[in-house]
Amino acid sequence: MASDPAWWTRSTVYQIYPRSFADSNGDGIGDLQGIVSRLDYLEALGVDVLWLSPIYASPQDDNGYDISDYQGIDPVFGTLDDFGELLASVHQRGMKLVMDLVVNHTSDEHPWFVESRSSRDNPKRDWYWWRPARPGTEAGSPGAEPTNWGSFFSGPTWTYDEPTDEYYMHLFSRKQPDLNWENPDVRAAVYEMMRWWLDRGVDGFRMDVANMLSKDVSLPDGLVRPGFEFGDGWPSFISGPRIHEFLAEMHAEVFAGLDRPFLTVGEMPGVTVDDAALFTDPARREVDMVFQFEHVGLDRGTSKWDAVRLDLTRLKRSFNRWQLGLADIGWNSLYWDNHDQPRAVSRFGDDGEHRVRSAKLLATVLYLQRGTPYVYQGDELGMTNTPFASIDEYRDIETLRHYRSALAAGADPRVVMAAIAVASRDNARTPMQWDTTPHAGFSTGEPWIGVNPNFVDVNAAAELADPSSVFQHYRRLIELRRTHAVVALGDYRPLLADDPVVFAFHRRLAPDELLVMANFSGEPANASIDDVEVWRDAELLISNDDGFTMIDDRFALRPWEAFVLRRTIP
Ligand code: TEU
Ligand code: CA
Repeated sequence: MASDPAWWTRSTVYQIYPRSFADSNGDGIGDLQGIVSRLDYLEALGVDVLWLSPIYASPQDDNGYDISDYQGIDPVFGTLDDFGELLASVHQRGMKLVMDLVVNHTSDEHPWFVESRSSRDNPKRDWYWWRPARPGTEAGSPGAEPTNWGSFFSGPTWTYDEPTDEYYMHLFSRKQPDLNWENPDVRAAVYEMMRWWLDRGVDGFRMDVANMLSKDVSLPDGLVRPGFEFGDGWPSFISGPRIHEFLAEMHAEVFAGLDRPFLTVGEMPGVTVDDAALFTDPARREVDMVFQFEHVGLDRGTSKWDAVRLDLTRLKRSFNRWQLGLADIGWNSLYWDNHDQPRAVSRFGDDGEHRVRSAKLLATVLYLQRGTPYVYQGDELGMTNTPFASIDEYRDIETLRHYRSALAAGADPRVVMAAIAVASRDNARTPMQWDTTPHAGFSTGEPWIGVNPNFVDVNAAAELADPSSVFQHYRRLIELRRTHAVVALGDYRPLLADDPVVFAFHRRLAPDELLVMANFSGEPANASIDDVEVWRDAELLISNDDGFTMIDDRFALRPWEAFVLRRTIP
């Protein structure tokens, strides 16, 4: 990294899912005043930046990722004044606040789409993707869609609008029509909206599906894989032909004149290491970092509903590829969880006997890598998945539409429910567990989604009071990134790539070298590394156990043990 390292190389971001964080008015839904009431807690954790999932006016078809007014706060979350108060309090505490930017699509109730849909010659018709039925088909009938692409939320990516006798595109739900970024008026309107929020003092944006803004305008059909009803449209909208041009233009139009620190992170399903190096190369002025999805796809087979056992060597190879791939140019984000992923401790750890140890291990191996860590609300408590008994307890549009389409295709409901229990996004969206009072202290009213019954044991109050808790481990990891430059900027060197249970690597930045080692299993494990002797008297920076054990020339690791050693490079 040529010039002075950017401020966010030493920062940690905390993601808040406002619906599920803290409810201040007892309606069972989290809100802005709820977040204000918990800022002491976030300051105690030591995070530097808060990222808010969408709080804008929205019909909430996809929990706010369907926006009907980009410059309005949804009344369920509060008012612009509440937002102003939150932002001021965050800044007073020396933290920053990043908004969610959802501009690949709007809500179908956004005035732009209402106009666009009203007639074929409406000036905003071309603000979205409208196309006639496939030639030789009857409009409105299955197969008449302009392309054969499948939506992320089951079904086709096109919906027929009878009054204007054309289809509109929506990669997600039919209430999330895609904006046509080919139209410069669309881009100008988005940039103006972003500047409006920056003028109000926000410190940056997390950009939703930021690598889907540019589509292949010839709209070719996609390959239909065996067993799938629809074609794969990804080659036509993942990192499309003009994506770098659009993100560079956005940077120039929105951020170039900004004379204060800001952060941008692009959520990019399907992004490759090479693409990411282009997107995050500071010289190209596109985004500061990206969210890539490789590691969160390694326990899935043909779809996210097809769970497979994680092979640790594949996980390590993926991390190694991203760490080494962006070593010289670009920058990584580091995350296990967000509002779209099931809880990591249930998925990659052990949410039973070894919940605390494995939760600490997962944070240790991730946050000691090179990149900016993202803590998703509840990670710092070791919150786990919540398998609901009935489909009626689920709320997520992706989950509910999958359930319906799987059953329509003849699947066994018990099999589908089992898959949903493992992979549903609702696992991440259960209320934050603050204490042992009713509804885990999240709300005095009936929460919009069920609370994980393990809140009696797993909650912030208990974690804050326990010096050996997951919370305290997270707090120390976050602090390490500030106190030790090697953690933020050190070179990454993988070790033991083929070991099936031990994850180990070095970080190196004179005068420090670190050894990070973790046993990803419930059984004891041994690990031998070349220069083992130099670590025998090393400083223990952090561990989820009481220190480390060396027997002869190897490390003896207890189940789910993880530690970080530091030595001074001669
Ligand atoms: O997610 C994009 C995305 O890729 C996810 O849909 C992901 O594939 C899926 O959830 C994994 O199961 C973003 C937001 O994070 C998500 O919450 C929204 O639903 C989606 O975009 C549409 O805005
Ligand atoms: Ca509320």
